[in-house]
Amino acid sequence: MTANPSIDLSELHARVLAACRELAALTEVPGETTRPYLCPTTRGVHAFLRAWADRLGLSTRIDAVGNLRSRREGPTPDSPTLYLGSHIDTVPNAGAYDGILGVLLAYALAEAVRDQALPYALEVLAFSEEEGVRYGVPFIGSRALTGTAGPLLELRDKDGLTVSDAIRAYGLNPDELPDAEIRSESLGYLEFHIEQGPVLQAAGAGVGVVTAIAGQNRVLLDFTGQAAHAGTTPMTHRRDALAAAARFVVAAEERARATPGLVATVGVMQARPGAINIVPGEVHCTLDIRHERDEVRRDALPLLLADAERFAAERGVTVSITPKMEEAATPMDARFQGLLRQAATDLGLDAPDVLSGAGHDAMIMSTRMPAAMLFLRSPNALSHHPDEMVNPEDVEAALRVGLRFLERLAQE
Ligand code: HGY
Ligand code: MN
Ligand code: MN
Ligand code: MN
Repeated sequence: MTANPSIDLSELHARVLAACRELAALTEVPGETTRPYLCPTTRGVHAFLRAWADRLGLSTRIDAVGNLRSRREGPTPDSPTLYLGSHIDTVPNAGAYDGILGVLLAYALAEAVRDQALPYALEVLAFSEEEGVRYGVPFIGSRALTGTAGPLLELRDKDGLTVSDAIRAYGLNPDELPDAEIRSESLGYLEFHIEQGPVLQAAGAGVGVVTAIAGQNRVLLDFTGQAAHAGTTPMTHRRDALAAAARFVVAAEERARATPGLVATVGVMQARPGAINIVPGEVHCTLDIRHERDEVRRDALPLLLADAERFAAERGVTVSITPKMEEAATPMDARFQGLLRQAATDLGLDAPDVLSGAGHDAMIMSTRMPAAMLFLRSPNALSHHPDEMVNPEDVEAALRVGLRFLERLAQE
């Protein structure tokens, strides 16, 4: 099975890149790309992708959490399904490729094999929420497919709206969540994604095979001291929440630097009341830690949190700690990895192994089926940043490897 000869892969990959740029303009904040879960501009992304699916004759539906599902049936009603996809939500002030490139490459693959007989069904998944920005917990989209999104429906965003509220506001019905779960036989899940790091660029490779995805914890910390007059409150009488939090940030950086492979990030730091002449009485901050080995991460977390407690106690400040999520390190399916390597070799391409420091929907999908990821080089190693880049020739290479993967999978 090869790409439909009438399909010009060079034109197809150019169309993918143009679509990335076009969809990057669908944002809640003019001048940057910011598209949180089920925000109004999600509708434009759904419409764009649905139009592509319609042109390919795929059946489409938007499930209870807002995933757009575009499906080509298999030769028989009980044919297993191969899922391809990634996410359409973004972090604030994002680049143009994180998530959406993988969704568009999935549609491009579906187009490339449109007229070819496949021994399996194909379903493109445009996950509605992967980053976890709006509700603090990632993977709401893919969790709906594995039947584990139920407990997330009552999470509240900064405006107090629950996930169910967001679903209803979008015109969907959270009561239909059970219908989103995959219940038929699955062949597996393949996700294309930019690497978002320096490895492939350093290796001089355009694509890479993901061996595993690092485990992660996300924790909220709220330091509570005493707001007070900056001029009249002696240093000996202060309960400065920000001073305690600041010591925590430095200690987290120092501990991560001293632990090979550990990354620790305090990405949010909000001090209140937030005036130049008031000692900060409250600080809300977050901790994100990751490591490829769970035991290293699980050993480090209590030490980091003990640091926070100590720096708070030293200042008469209290700290409340709210674990938000933990995902274990996830190996990618060995067979699918092998098929990706063979596909790259067939095309004379080098596709080094690469560990993913970023979390991906493939972590969740792997709990129900073989899951694999093909990374595309991040030339400047930047992501979660508007300067996020991808090389056009790497997009074409990924398309060719994906096509060859489908061929090899069909021959098995
Ligand atoms: O944060 C991450 O790991 C990814 O961007 N979801
Ligand atoms: Mn991301
Ligand atoms: Mn992503
Ligand atoms: Mn991801």
